[in-house]
This record gives sequence, structure tokens and C-alpha cells, in this order.
Amino acid sequence: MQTKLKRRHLLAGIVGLAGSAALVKIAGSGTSFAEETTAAEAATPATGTLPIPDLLTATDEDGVSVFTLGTQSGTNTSLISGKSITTAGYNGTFLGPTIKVTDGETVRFDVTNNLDDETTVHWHGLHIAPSNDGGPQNTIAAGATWSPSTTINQGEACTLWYHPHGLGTTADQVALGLAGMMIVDDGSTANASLPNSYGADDIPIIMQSTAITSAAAFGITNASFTASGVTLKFLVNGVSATDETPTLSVAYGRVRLRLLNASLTDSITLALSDGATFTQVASDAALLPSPISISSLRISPGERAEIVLDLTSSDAAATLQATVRNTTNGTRYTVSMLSVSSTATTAADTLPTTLNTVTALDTTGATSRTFTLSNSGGTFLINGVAGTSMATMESNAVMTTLNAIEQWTITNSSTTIYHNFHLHDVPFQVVSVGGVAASGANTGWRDTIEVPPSTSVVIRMQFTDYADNEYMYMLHCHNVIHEDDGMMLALMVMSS
Ligand SMILES: [Cu+2]
Repeated sequence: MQTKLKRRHLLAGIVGLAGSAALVKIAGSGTSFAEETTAAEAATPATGTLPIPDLLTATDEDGVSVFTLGTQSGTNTSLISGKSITTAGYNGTFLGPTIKVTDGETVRFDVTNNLDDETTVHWHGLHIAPSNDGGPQNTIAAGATWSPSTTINQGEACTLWYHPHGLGTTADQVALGLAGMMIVDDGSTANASLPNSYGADDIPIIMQSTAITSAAAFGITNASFTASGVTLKFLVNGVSATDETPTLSVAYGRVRLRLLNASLTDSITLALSDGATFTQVASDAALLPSPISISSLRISPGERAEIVLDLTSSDAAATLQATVRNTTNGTRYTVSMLSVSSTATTAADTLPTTLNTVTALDTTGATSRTFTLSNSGGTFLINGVAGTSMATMESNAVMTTLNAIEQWTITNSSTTIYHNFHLHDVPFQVVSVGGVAASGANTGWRDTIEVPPSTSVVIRMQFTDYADNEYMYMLHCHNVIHEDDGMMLALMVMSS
């Protein structure tokens, strides 16, 4: 994307040194991906009780990085003593490894489905052709392998994730544990100036508000979270923070936490236990224009955010607390979700004041559309349509053309139910929320945004690079229970 190339030139002169990890990355900025990986491995790994998903190692096939994923089912007998809970994961029995890719890298994902049921794998937030996007058309039968390939073309450093996206089965399969993180490195100086040694000072945090039913299964309905005999557990990288707060100790003065709300339906608001401020550096789809200082951070389902904690001063020995709220914003509980400390004794250098440049899309003459989110009992609708069958998706598909710039108004007509809005293919810019111009974390690129009751959110986007007259992208609420109950439409980007 043209604007993003310009951004890199702009940032080329900024050198922010943020500890040894940054030194490693800056030293490696002109070197190959393999050399960077080797350098990153030299960093001192974090310790503590928090599990950190493995970084998935690609095999090189004639210049193509091949990442191999396999779904598999399993059981968990530790979450509730004496009960065996059915789970699923990628290359393991719960969650999946982290995939790290770099702009310009040609990749292939070989995904084998070892479940008894059909699945799909959607690369949430990745700018990729619709035929490789992993939506409901890209089903992988039990026992089959799907091998989408692409050249990473993101133009932004960001935290993405991958998860199933079958029609009507997303909540079922995500609840089992099918979710993993994807990290995109854009090679920018700004990204290099932030902690970026995976597992050392750059840590994935996958948060899941779960309900375990009296029958010892992960709940997949809204009602299951309040049903008789239910046990609510807040999982961080697969372990229960409800039972014991996981710990993370790093050898650096600063740590970057890549936060993902992989919950089915609940929003999560993070704060430090002492109320101190912390720094957000990225939202969903890109680094923010500048770091922002915040004292709480609300993340709706499917969203990501990146924060940086300074562990040698203000955030020393920080404990992150999560307040979990349901779809009508009722508080379920507050849990101490992570205790972070550092063995470093020297203060971290200051962060750069500029991380990214977002050039406003020119919407002069752009197509405007409106999308109204509503429900009729348990049926969830966009513009009155429940996208619960492929035929309905096809006949109601939003049609646009390659390179079109559009401005969309997303309105939540419910007076009580929170929704959010996720768009596949390209990130969007936020124009306004509830009539107020975008501010804070909404000044960067996003792919998911919360739409509170009785509120309109205005966004704009450009459908670059990928057109297809057969395969569809999806747009939907990322409360995946609502999504499965119909709050999803298809988008087709036509070549002309
Ligand atoms: Cu919703």
C-alpha cells in the first residue's frame, strides 16, 4: 500500500533504543529472516508460571516458509478437579503455536484437520485473497489438508490471530480451544524500537472468559454462562487465572504484552491493581500513531491491543486485573490475571514519540453504506438479514470493486446489547464513535471495533490488492455467538 511505504520512509530516521531486544532487531534489520530468528533466540527467555505458546518454526521450501498446523482434540482434567473437559487445539490439545511472519515473506499454511468435524481456519486481520482467507467457503473436511499460500502484504506491524470460521460452528470450535496468535513484523524502525524478542520481552497473552457447564463442557451459549452448576474460569494462555494468578518475570526493563480477547462473548477491561497508568502502543491492526498513556483498556471479543509496561519504575511488579463483562455490560467478576516483574535493574530508555503515520483515506465521492445490527430474540441480524446459510450469504452479499474507497456507518439499534464489528480483507480507519471524532486507540488502523447500544460507528476503508468473483470475505459481529446466530454478511470485491 502506497501510504504505508511512505510511512516507513518517514520513520527511517527515528532510532529508539529500547533495551537489548531493540539492539538485536536493529542489527538484524538488513539481514535475513533466519538471522533475525537466531538473534531473537539469544535473548533471555521470560520465566514464571505463565505458559507461552511455542513459536511455530517454518520449513523452507524453495523460498516459501511452510507452516504446518494440525487440529486435534484432547481433554483437560486440571481445570476442574475430577472432571474431564473436551478440548481442541492446533499442534496440541488447547490453543495453538504463535506464527510469526514478516512483510514480503512468501508463506504457505498446511492445515490438516484431525478433528471428527469439518473446520476452517481464518487468519483474522491478515490482508489475504478471499480464496485463502479461511471463511465459511474454505471448509476442511475431517482428515483433509488445506494449503493456502500468500506473500505477506500487511504493511503494518501487528498482532493477528487464527481461529475457525465455519458457518454456525465458530463458537463451538473456538470454545474448545482452537485459537492461536499471529505476529506480523513490518520491518519498520518503530516496531524494532519496541520490545520484540518473542518469549523474552514480547509476550502473547490470550485471554478467554469461559463457562464450564455442569456436564464439564465449555459453554457455547449466552445462557450457559449463568446456568445452574456452571463454573466460570478466566484463562490466560490456557491456564486458569481464576484459581491462581499466573506470573511472568522478564530480564528486561520493559515488556510488550500482545493482548487478545479470544472470548466468545465477554468484553475484558484491563487495569493495573494499583491504578497506575500504562502505555498502549497498538490496537488491532497496526501500531498507533503515538504511544498513549491509559489507566484502563477495554477489549471486546476478537480485538487485540498491545501494551508496554515499564518494569523498572512506574509499573514495577505490576499485577494486571481483568474485569469481565457480559454482552449487556453486566460485570461477571474481576480477576488478577497476570503478575509481571523484571530482574532488570536499569531503567528502560524512553519510547519513540512517533510509531506510525496514518494518512486519512480520501472519501470524496466514496460509496457510503449503512449496516444496522439488531436482533429478534435469539436471531441476530445485519440490515434485517440473518446470515445463517451460504445461500443467504450469497444473495445478500455486499458488492464492491477492487481499490474502491468506502465509508460505512455501523449502527447498533439495540438499547441493551453490545455488539462489535469485524471486517475481513482490509483494516479500516475510524471516523467517529457516537458522533464524536475518533480519539485514542481509534486513531490507528483497526479490524474490529465495539459498537455499544444505540450507537453508530463510522469507518472508512479501501479494498486493495485482492479481488475474486467467486470467494467472499465476511463482515460480522465478533461476539461469535451472535455471529453464529446470524450477525454476519458476505462481502465480494469484484475485479471490475
Ligand atoms: Cu453482537
